[in-house]
Amino acid sequence: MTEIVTRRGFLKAAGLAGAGATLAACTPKPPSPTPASTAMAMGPAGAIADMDAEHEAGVKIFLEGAGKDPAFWGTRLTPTMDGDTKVFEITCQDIQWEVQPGAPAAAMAYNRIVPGPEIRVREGDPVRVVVHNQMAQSTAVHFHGVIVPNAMDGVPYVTQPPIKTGETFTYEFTARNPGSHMYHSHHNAAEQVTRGLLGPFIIEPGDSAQEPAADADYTLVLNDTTLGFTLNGRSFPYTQPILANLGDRVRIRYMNEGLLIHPMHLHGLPQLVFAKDGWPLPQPYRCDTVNVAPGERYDVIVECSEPGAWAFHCHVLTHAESAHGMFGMVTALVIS
Ligand SMILES: [Cu+2]
Repeated sequence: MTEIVTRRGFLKAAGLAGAGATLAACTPKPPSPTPASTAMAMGPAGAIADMDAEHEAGVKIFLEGAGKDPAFWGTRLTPTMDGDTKVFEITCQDIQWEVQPGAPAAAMAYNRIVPGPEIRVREGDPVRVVVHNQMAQSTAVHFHGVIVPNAMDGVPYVTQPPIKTGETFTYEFTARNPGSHMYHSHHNAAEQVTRGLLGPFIIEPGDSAQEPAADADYTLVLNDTTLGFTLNGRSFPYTQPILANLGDRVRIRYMNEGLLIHPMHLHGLPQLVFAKDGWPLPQPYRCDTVNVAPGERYDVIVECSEPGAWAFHCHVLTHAESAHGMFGMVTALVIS
């Protein structure tokens, strides 16, 4: 597994140890995705100085936060058992969510976190998901990619009535197809999902020999629009890097819950794509940019063979950087 590195260790790994003192002199100020009209108004020389300072300040916040927010990598929901059935309780609520600290936004969440808690079961498990709706809007839950009986598909007026405010609906099925899946709202979804009603639903294969060997397992949920461009509900510089050791094999599960495509580009190392939408590929392939469309999931392995801090970001550059610095869908893979 990856270890939590100290800031000094991170800076060293990032080749930035000498820059630490310089970075420490800056006043941290989160970058904003808005155009740098103020800086530009200062004229070319002033604009460049301010732009560089803002870029540097954002990177400093990211570096100082490295390893300090383990919740970024998700919270697994613990089931209760009813005989052989794994029972998961989900409550939908209107909350305030901070994509970056100090900037709360109106969100909708499962169990008060964005993304919602990870549900992880094993192939063959009987599963029950009890959904309580405490939001002002009605909703429904669709288990995206999971093969379920039709009545459990979660589409209002097609397979069930909407779950109105104050109501509870129970979904029940057997986990049949292993892979990286999702659960999310299927009601007023362009708003509800982009406000946060989404979460990973992972089915591990019954035969664990079917899983590729990996030293660590990370899920990156991509989202956009209502809460901005986010990785796991956070915007750079408040995302977390993947911290790995030289020689590690790191598994990454991409899940796009947004409305836009996000080509996720990793510097320095190839990504071995071995599953699409939870299904193993007949021929895994290597690439450096995995284009994840809305609704898609890709599973990749990265062999951490090159030490350093490797930038890792969406390559639609307006989702990742402005004149105020990097923001949104940016993180790093740091190999010590
Ligand atoms: Cu993007």
